[in-house]
Amino acid sequence: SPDLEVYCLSDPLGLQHQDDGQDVIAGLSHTPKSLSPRYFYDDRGSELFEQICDLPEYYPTRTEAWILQTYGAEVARLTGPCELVELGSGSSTKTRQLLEAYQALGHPLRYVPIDVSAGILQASALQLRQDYPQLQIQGLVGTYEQALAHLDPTPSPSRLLFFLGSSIGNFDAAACDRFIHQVVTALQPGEYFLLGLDLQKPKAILEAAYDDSQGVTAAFNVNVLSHLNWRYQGNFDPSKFEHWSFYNEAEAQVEMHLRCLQSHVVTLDNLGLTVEFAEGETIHTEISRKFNLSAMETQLQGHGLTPVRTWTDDQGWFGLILCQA
Ligand code: AVJ
Repeated sequence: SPDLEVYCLSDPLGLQHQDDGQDVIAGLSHTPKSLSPRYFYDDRGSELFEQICDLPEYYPTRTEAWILQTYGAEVARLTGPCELVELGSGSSTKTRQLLEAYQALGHPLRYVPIDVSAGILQASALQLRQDYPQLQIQGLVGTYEQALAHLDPTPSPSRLLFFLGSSIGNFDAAACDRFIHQVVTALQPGEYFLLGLDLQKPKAILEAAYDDSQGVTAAFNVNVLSHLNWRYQGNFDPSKFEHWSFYNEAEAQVEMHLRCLQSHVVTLDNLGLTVEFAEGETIHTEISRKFNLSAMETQLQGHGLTPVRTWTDDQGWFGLILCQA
């Protein structure tokens, strides 16, 4: 169907990232070692993330889904008809609330899901096409940077760019600022940006959400090593690492690391890289920042994104900010 297209913005074979693994070389060559959270999301990682979203301890997904279900129609009413562009769309499950709210406005609707995982993007685009036969879908496989640079500058009637799940929490303060700048640059004046944010809350709730009793988050964290083995012909033995996460209250961020259980050497042939690991050494795999809503409104405002409305759940655990360029 011409109303369903999926384009690949990165290497069409999906064999390499834009930076060709230079970030992996840099991250594993420094002390302490680190990896970009982008490497969580091979097809298996995206699948594990979907499982995380259903865990009893992982409140962000269902809380944000409740906000979207409750206020999605209000979002659509505030912006009027828009093309919907989603960064990090994954399975597009929560997005359905928005799709339905915008379809109810009675205009033809175009949805542009963007994700680094081609497998999950293709599968969810096909499913959406079946469930919403009127919807025009143009999926983009690529990174946020690639996708934002690729956005058609003249959408009609307008555009809502959205970034849900508090994925913006993966960026440190400086990267977050650069990201918001890229968003403003990609938008025309009058277009909208909708941002989902996990909010600051007691440590015990946060730590349970990132170290669940079924070990799904642990499997998600360790899977990054299998992904590197596949992508760069490596020989990581995932059983030589364990999941380690905690809430860093001073930084207001959950941190995930992998801790090496015994000293050994790993090679990544496609990168020409040999890495030594000492027992107890860690790889920092993710930060997940927890936000203050009014501080983020101020930051968005500072970039020329004017807050239009903000919503939260009853406990104030998760927030959604609609702003306008
Ligand atoms: C998809 C980045 C929002 O930080 O909560 C879930 C990823 N990591 N459990 C998050 C994640 C561990 C998630 N984001």
